[in-house]
Amino acid sequence: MLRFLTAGESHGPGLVTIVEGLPRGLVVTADGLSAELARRRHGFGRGQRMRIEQDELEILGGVRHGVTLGSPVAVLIRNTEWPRWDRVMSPEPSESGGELTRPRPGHADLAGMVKYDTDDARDILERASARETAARTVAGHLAKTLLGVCDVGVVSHVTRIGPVLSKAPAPRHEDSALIDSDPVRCLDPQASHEMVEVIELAKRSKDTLGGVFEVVAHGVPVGIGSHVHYDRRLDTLLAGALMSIPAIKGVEIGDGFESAARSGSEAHDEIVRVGGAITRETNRAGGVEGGMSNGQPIRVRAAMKPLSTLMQPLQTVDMSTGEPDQAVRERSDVCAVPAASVVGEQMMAWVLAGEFSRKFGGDTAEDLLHALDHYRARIAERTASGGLESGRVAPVPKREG
Ligand code: EPS
Repeated sequence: MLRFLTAGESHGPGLVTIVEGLPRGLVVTADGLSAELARRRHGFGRGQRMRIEQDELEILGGVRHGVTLGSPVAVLIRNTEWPRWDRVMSPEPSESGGELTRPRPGHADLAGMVKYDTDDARDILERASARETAARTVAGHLAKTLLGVCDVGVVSHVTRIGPVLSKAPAPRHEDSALIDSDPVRCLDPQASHEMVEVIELAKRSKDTLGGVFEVVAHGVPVGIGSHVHYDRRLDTLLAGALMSIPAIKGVEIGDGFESAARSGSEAHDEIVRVGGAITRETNRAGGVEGGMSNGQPIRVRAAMKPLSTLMQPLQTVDMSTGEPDQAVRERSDVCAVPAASVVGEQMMAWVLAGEFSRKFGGDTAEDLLHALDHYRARIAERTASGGLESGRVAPVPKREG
């Protein structure tokens, strides 16, 4: 079983990730991890810090000569701005200085201040900050490495920023580099252009914007997840993992909310035989039926609310005086949907890698692959000559409108 834990405050000395349960034999390097972290920093609409911060990382355990040992993997990401924060965030007993007493609507500030009995929102916001997703990216990269040897690829793209919608279909794994090269990680050039414009406009009006991203996994065989218990359903796990990303307020699998408006005859993916293979011509279900993968690409979308740190602050109450005031103004981003889409990949990869480990097990990557190959051969037989699993990477089906 895979598990991970992260620790560290946004402006503390660093973030730590510990991942346990990876098999021996995965190729992991600091350069590979750094490249994944760089993908998350990128994106039009991110603030000044992303231009300063370099995500300096060090592998502290679990990897020897570039290969996982089967022991817990520990990674430290240093905060390169630490010299500027060491007084405010010092772990040593000292004066805090400058308390933040005016909680921001939409952030964890108020609930956290009441819950932890403090007038200083910094004690809360430092950990509620999306900076924590840098540490998750480490876990996600390790999960992707495991999935990579299983020929499973995870890709994401931005489908909406504020009012602007992308018309691009679900991406193929090969589209990854092209998506990463777009300033807002959008595959529709016209929409991308308009997204940049609305972000610029929001910045000028000291406002923020949210949006929607989609994550797609290719190559997942039939039968990952389970129909037998509520907490083992793949949709349960995916929805929970995506919802755990800060500022995510909604998740849908496949056509999700749109399918609620359709009749049954238009909502499902008919099972057809094409050239001896059992397959589907549509993927409205998003690759999940009855809590299990069905061999089609897994498609999940998440809606992100606009960031709650506004340069033109909303009304609040000063918790030290009880008087109405304006919310704290912290340096922040205008739009973080492109970054969140990369984190969405990490969370999807994490869930899938966890289910692969549970189902195929093994102390080494080789053991896991043996069990997976055996399973793939068995299900290929069941789905007839050249059936669903004839290729290791499922074909991309046509998308509706
Ligand atoms: C964040 C505010 C900004 C973002 C930060 C999340 O940080 P700062 O206040 O230091 O400028 O840059 O995101 C990250 C540091 C990151 O790595 O994603 C917030 O308030 O959540």
